[in-house]
Amino acid sequence: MLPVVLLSHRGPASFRRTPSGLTAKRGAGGLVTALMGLAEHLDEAVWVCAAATEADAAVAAEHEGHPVEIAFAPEPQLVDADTSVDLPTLNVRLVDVDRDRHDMFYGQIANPLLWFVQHELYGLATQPDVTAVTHHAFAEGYVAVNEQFADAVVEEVQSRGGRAIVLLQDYHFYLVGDLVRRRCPDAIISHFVHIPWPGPDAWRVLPTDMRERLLRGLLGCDVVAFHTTRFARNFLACAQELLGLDVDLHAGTIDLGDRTVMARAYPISVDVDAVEKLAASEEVAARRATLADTLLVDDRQLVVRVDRTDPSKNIVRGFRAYELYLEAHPDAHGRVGMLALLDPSRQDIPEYSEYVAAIQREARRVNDRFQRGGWMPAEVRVEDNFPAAVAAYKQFDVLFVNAIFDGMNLVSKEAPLVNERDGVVVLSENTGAYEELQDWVVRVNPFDVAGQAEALSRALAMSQAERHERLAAIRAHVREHDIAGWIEGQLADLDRCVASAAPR
Ligand code: ADQ
Repeated sequence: MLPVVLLSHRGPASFRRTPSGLTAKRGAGGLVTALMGLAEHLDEAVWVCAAATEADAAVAAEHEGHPVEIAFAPEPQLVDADTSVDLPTLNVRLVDVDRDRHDMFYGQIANPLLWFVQHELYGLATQPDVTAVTHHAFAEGYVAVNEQFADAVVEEVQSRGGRAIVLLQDYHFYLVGDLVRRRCPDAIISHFVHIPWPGPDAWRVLPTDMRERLLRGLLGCDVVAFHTTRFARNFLACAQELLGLDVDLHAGTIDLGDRTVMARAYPISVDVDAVEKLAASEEVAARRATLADTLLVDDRQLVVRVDRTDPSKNIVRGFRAYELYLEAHPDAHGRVGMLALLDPSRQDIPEYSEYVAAIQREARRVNDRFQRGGWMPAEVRVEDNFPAAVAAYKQFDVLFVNAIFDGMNLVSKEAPLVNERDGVVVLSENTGAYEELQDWVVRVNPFDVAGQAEALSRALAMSQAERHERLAAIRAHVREHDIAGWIEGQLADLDRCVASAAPR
């Protein structure tokens, strides 16, 4: 296999200076875990990512921008000439981005502009205003930062003889594929888009030159990858309609004359062993017991939601739907509760901090209206706490996922794996996960709050036998299609690209 060069915005580890010296923390999240599993098993892999802390930047500077070697068990540590470890290690190249550029790249273009366009979150009558400030942030932030990361990737590919598999991740780096292709014609390049890819009209919100540049950037790749065939088809439609290219919708290819680009779907999944292991831990058992003592008293049923506080997750409408359910079911008062475990996300972006306030207002309204005696209908906990989330996964009667749009939604795959109450998954038809799990979930339209209230009612009233059967089917599916399969599927296709591509 060719050497692998990975690029993602967040990396597998981040350093901090403490009084006792340099310490490192493992990067959070399923993606980091998944990619680490891949990178640790490859001798010649390197992971390019942004320096996230001052200590990261200092480590990068001490190594003159070259990759550093990090060992990952049990906790990450820098491997240098004085340390020798028998553990698997990973080469990580930390790219230090100028703070102002990074603010424009990340805080103005990637989040929120691209995120909002791709999740179709704008109310177009009033938003967005694409101003001179936006154009400036695109040119001096997004483009410049993409060029900086492309330089780093190119150096890594060239230092491996110019032939490598390049795995680019997500909406931060749409321009990198083309920039690498121009300087490394023999690289095999794939770009995985973790968020939805909407149809051509949604992209018309962006100025023509901006959206064309983004699309052309991706077309520098051999494979552009998504979670679902729906997003892959939308991408092909964009190439056809927005760039006038020759597209084969059936084969999933775009003909560029001298090259063909493939649009493919590889549904991401979870690390089944890791989730099950955490679910069996004492930490989760203790949290589960507390949860049961407070929320599951008197044979109550529990509706659980676990999300980042992102407007795309549709948390406010979720409370409105729950309110409608309670309104229609006085018999459920005192017998049903909702627990929302919310990871505070991107609080430096105004839309996001306002969203947290709106969530809290909505939950308070529901509670003010219906609470009685010792019963509080809705409980909101805003914290990043994965063990608490897993404890809640074990206990839900209904898992409520009503996202407006979501690339995949890993919560809907994690939670059924460890649930102990034959819980039912209520799932938005606009999540990537819906494409796989539709036969076993209760479907909801994210805008139809009345429909969501009915779905909650149906799920809470479902017979034990049906609940059991549906949960078992989801669990079997996720076990069979876990994170290893996601990676293997992509590498198998890229290997075919390698086999068919003579050095260019
Ligand atoms: P996210 O938008 O972050 O991911 P999701 O796929 O649901 O959405 O993953 C969230 C992760 O964070 C899950 O592992 C979940 O357990 C965890 N989490 C959520 N709330 C938490 C809390 N309160 N405390 C601790 N952990 C919490 C993006 C895309 C998705 C896509 C993934 C992977 O938006 O559509 O599925 O990347 O590609």
